[in-house]
Amino acid sequence: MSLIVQITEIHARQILDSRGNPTVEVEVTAQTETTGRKITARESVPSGASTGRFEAVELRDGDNSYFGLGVQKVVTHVNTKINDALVGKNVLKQGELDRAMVELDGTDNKGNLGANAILGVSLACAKTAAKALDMPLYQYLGGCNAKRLPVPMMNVINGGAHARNSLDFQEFMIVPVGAKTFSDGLKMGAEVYHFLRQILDKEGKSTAVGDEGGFAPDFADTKEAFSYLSKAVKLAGYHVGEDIVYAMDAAASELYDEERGVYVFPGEDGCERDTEEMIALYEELIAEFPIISIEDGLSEDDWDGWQKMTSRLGDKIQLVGDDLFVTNPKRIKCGIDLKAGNAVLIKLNQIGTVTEAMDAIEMAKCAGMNTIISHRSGETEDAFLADLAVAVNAGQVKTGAPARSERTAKYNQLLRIEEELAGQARFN
Ligand code: 2PG
Ligand code: MG
Repeated sequence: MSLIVQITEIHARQILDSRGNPTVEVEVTAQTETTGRKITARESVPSGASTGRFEAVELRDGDNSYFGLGVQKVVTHVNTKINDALVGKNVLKQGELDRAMVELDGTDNKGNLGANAILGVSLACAKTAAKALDMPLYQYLGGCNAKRLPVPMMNVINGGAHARNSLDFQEFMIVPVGAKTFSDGLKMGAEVYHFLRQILDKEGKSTAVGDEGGFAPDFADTKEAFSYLSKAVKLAGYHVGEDIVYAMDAAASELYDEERGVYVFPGEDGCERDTEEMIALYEELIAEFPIISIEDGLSEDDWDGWQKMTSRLGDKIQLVGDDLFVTNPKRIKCGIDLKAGNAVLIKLNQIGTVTEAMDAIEMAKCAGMNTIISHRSGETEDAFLADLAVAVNAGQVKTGAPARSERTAKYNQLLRIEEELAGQARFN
């Protein structure tokens, strides 16, 4: 007979995220049928700034409070409609709960209840279920073979929509591929981060940080930003290209002028590049720097361009679809069929349920695509994604600079998981 842990109450409230904007937090309470023990767990929902056009709908109040960004409607949806639909159900049946919410919403993009309402409940249900079984979340989600600690992609220079500087591309990340363990990799990244601050400081550049904790000074262009990474890596005593390599998120949808079909670089005096020139720029960059991964190198609708880019660069580096795939199995399937991109960024709130995100991961893996579990630029202190990364043996995680609590919450949770897995843990 299978175990029954009945949901007795679902309660949401409005809290603040790392940018000081409202987001939703959900508490799920459930009761074990056999012992009567009550369990409660809570989770909150992150929020993006450079959001993809095809993401599930993040519902906002649009009234006078918080510049229209309040989520009181979402809170009400959770506390009434979703609560009514899920109370009495078994919290251990994640697939059933997620399906019930998708059906209750009734749209393709979760626009009725809000993906932020549905995700908050979905996450909190999974956490409550794990707690009811006295299991670590990564083990509940992934089973007894969940053991691979992800290589961290640490975003130490911020640009684009995440900073007010002259950098048009959004993220410049260091990836400690030479590390033997996750904790070793995190240490390497944190050391480089501190040396980067020292160098910037000495050269009179700003050490103020962007939304994801990376430094955000003005640089002449992309190459100059990467050259600073190399200076910092060397000063930290590591070998560029061996111990530490680089990754980038161009977030090119943000630069794309749809009418004219060109990418506009305001930080380079309005310089414009077409798809061919974008690919040529990436070829130049990967020839000069040890870049192993480029995310959203082209716009979210430029499937032809993505095909071209993948045939030119796909056997050399990882080409990650974020806005392109939006963690949506339908769009990932297109990418697989068209050979557009070779890796999928996984963001829970782009799709809105734990089940669908795990389906997306499975689909990507089956097609031989890499998976990277990712945060959003607006985050909270919750660390669900760290557990998810280990649960699905994703291999890579992207969760900002090794600084600021909403980013380090995820890294610190991975340290705990690594310690708990001990000899079972795998890395790299
Ligand atoms: C991205 C993310 C996270 P945002 O583009 O990959 O780094 O940013 O959450 O603003 O979409
Ligand atoms: Mg991105």
